Amino acid sequence: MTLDTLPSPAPSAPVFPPGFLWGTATAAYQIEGAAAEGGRTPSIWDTFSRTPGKVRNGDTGDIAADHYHRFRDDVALMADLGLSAYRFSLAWPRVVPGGSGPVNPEGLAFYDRLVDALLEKDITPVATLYHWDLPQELEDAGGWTERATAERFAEYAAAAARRLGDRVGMWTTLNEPWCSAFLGYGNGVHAPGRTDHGDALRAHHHLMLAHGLGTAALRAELPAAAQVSLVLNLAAVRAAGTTPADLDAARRIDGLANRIFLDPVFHGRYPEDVLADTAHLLDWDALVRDGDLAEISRPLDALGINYYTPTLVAAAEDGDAVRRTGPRGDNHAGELTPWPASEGVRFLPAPGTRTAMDWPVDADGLYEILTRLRDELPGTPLVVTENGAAYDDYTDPSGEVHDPERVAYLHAHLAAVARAAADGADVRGYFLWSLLDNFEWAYGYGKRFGIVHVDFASQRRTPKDSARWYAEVIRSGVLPED
Ligand code: IFM
Repeated sequence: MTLDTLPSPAPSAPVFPPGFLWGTATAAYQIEGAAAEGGRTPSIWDTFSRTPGKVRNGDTGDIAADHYHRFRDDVALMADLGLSAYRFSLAWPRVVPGGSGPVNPEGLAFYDRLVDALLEKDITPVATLYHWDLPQELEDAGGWTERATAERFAEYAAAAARRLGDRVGMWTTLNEPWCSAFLGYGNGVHAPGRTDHGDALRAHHHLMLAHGLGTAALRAELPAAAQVSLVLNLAAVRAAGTTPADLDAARRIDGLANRIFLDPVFHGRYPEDVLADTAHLLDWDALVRDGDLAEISRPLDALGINYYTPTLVAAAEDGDAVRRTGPRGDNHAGELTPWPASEGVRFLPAPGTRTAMDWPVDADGLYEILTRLRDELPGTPLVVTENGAAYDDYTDPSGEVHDPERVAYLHAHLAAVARAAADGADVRGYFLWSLLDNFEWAYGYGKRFGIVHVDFASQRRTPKDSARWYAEVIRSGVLPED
């Protein structure tokens, strides 16, 4: 099944069209473990998680959900759920240890086995090349603030496509470059933990360039029918008030969350207002070389959208110390903001019930993003590449995990997807985050996003009620009544 063969949904089409991709998503560092096996070398997350105070409880991805050893069981679980697709990421330091030089046959062999196991079960593999695990050696050489990192990424992309391209037809270059740039280099809550807003913007441009060079490298290696995409955590930005200052706060954050990605990738330019807002932080003219934007704006086959919660902003008030530190709405007084040039912006808690991440639940935000893209990027197929929620799940005495809040969350968000599709958004699939409980970055193992519970001591997997609910939605192709 490829995106091209899917029918475009008409306003009168059933809720989820036949051929809609039903998936789950994961990422290498969050589930694989086997950090020092098979020739893998450290990534920035191995280093960061070993740095005292950076990850809750001192957790690391050393073992994670041990997927490296248990992938066959995990694929069997996916088959039981009836998934038609699975979105996973490749660990760059497994495929190209150290980030440059020869590829590691043992690293590629792991993904060979995974892909073959998926195909045996008729599950479409969707490969993401970069979900945040930059080889440490590349960070030591300057990381994403250096242009050379983008060039190394393209080499890695080519190597992966050369090996897996005969069986993997759907590829994504980067996952959520906003997080890599702004959390990694802006406020440092993610690896590599650097805190310079100029560096965050330099990292942003080189990530965009990596996407462009990587897209070219993939196209050169892959069959013509292969699909190449980018995954963005676009934000549904709302102004809390209607004063010019509130509206300007929303413009500024929309620029840094959305337009700084969409404009270069789809229109070959950076937004003028963002360039002006941030001009005191870096020399954009020196950073962006002739030809970069043409490279970055190579045509794509789809855009992936990761959505969890909306973003509510207002003009900052005098003495306002509230800064948004997390990627999606968590406020911590006095901490450094990831957002460059956002001194005039205050982040407010959006209304709604909260997940265990303290993220407000608001499915309308997903509808807003999908219909905005319908209007702004006509002709670009959309895929919801991540959506889901963490709750404080536990196995009850009978060994079951009841997670009604997650079912309600998924129901509301799938309804939003269906509504957007009915209103003309060309949505081709939905990938639930996540298949398994996993390493939730700076939160360690304390936050459970899986529809399958993982007991990290025994590695026992227990499908939660939400897994059964999702399987039934996939089987029937319709959402049950509330
Ligand atoms: O766990 C992350 C994932 O790695 C990227 N998107 C958001 C998820 C939940 O925070």
